[in-house]
Amino acid sequence: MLDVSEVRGPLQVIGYDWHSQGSPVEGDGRVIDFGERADLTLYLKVTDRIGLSGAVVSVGIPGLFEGGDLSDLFRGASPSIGEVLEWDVSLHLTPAPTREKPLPFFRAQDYHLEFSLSNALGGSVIRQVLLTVTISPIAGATDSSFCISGNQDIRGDRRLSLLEGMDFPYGPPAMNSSGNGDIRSEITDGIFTGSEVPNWESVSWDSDWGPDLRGVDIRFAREVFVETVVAICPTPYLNHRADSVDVAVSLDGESFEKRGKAVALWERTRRGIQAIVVRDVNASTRTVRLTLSHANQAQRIVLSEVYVFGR
Ligand SMILES: [Ca+2]
Repeated sequence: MLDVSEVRGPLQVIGYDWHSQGSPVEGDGRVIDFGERADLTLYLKVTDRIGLSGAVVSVGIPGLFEGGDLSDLFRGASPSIGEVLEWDVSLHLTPAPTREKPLPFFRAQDYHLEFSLSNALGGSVIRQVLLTVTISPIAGATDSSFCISGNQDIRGDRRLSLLEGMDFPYGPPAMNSSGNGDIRSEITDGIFTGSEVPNWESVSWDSDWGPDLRGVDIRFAREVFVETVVAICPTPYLNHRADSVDVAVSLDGESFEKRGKAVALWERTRRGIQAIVVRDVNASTRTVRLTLSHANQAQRIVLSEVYVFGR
């Protein structure tokens, strides 16, 4: 049972079951990998009169929520005080980076998994922290992993500037009119550098409303060993986005071999920034090719930043 002594509001989470992977830690927390799916059953108790009209329930971590209309949970019935509802919810835990809380590249980071109820009482929002999820380091916690693309928002002692150049196998992207620098610096200058708006600090390709491929070749000054690649893709509008990233490697710059496995993404029905993480690349290479694509009915592919981790 959760401690609800501090919780106000007409609907409280009195307990939950966590069905998915993730190692329990002391207290109520879980340690998970970035992108791992959390399957939860929440037990919601009605503790006061509650208005269903316009009320929304959600669960998630900041920037990433799943939820829906409260009236759907009651399936058309009127809430009665004391009643307990079960709500099954699942979400891929892929927190979005913020200026205050960068992605956990080299060290684990804690996120509060929260329940929230909004508009049940004339526009108010009630939040309740359910548990702490600790996301393991994306780039590896060992001292032998570095950010070899040299992105400016990575700590100096974990950053190696091994970049030699960039090529664009499907044609060069356009710079955002609000951005600074050139294409290469825009892709490696950090997510919030400049205007602090990742949507603007990005490059993008027109994709003609089709499922076309776009991408970038990142050339290194020497042979490198690549472990993980992360692409940061903002969705400023629902038809400006990326839905998948493939990684391929090449020692000669001509023949490429696809490597790695992308973690699952949240479904793309909202705006925001997302990190597309490709793990287990584990290859020696001189060139890393990122190929980006989106589902049909989108118009532009947007890329704010590419991080390559390895040694
Ligand atoms: Ca950028």
